[in-house]
Amino acid sequence: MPLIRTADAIRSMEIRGAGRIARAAAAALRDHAGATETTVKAAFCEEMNWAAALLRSTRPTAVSLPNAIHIVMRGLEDAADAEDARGIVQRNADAFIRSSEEAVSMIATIGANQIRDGDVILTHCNSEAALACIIEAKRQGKKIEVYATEVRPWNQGLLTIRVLNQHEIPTHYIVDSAVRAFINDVDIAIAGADAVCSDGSVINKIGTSQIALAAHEARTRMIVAAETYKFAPRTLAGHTIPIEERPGSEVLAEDLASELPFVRVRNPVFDVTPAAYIDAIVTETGLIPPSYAPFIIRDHLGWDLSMIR
Ligand code: RUB
Repeated sequence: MPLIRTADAIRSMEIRGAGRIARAAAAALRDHAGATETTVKAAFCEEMNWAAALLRSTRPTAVSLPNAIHIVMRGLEDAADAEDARGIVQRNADAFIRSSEEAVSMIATIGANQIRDGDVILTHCNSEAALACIIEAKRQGKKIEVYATEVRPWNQGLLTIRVLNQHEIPTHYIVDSAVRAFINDVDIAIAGADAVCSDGSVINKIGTSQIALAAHEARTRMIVAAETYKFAPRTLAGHTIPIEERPGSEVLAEDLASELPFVRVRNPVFDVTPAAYIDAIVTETGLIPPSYAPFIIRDHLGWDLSMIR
């Protein structure tokens, strides 16, 4: 998919989910590098930096996006010439896409170990990484049931129940506000992540923090499935992650809204779950307590921490 088309698809949520966004951006950079014909290294780098900035601007919260771009663009400045630079981008992108797919498989195996035979699982939104754990548990022959939320206003829960149904996993589909009513029937809640901060807090689809609170109150385990490239290096320096707020028309039809001039719709699409409400994070490198997040950033993201601004 060409660069501009990919940027539009991410912005409009035709491509969504932190992992898919990251892979789509990496593929767009790789293809754009191939399509950029200049033989002048400086012009090539300028074009690629423009492309990276365009992709970065599409959605502000999923750290997978800037991290993937950083990984794909790594080493560009050191290239001998434009051809070398092109090869660097293309190899980095292919390696990132491959490793992000392998990470989901590793997470599936590690996460499935947290699910016991007979467990009832609650999941929220549509997370590839969280679903991979559930599907692997089923593949291992565990008898499981799932509660899946609707996920207003985009109804990502519909995608989730289709996948669960395809794998013949018995599923209860519930509205978001029914979580507390059912949490005592649940053994473990599993969510994905758009970002994991250095203090171990997790940013994910709006409603995740309410689920974590309900789970905490009910003494139900809450785990998060997150590839290491979803950890946010800049949070080590105290930066916060912007929470995307999308148009109110996604929640309330414009004709109805126009009849209610004193009503303003708020539509934040992610929220922050404090580390205290998360029992463990499943990464491809293993199961970690949230407090281990800074070590993942230091040891697995390849960032020069002294350069973080
Ligand atoms: C998607 C969402 C997902 C995470 C993790 O939000 O919150 O839980 O991105 O997904 P949106 P994955 O639909 O607004 O993009 O595990 O697939 O990366």
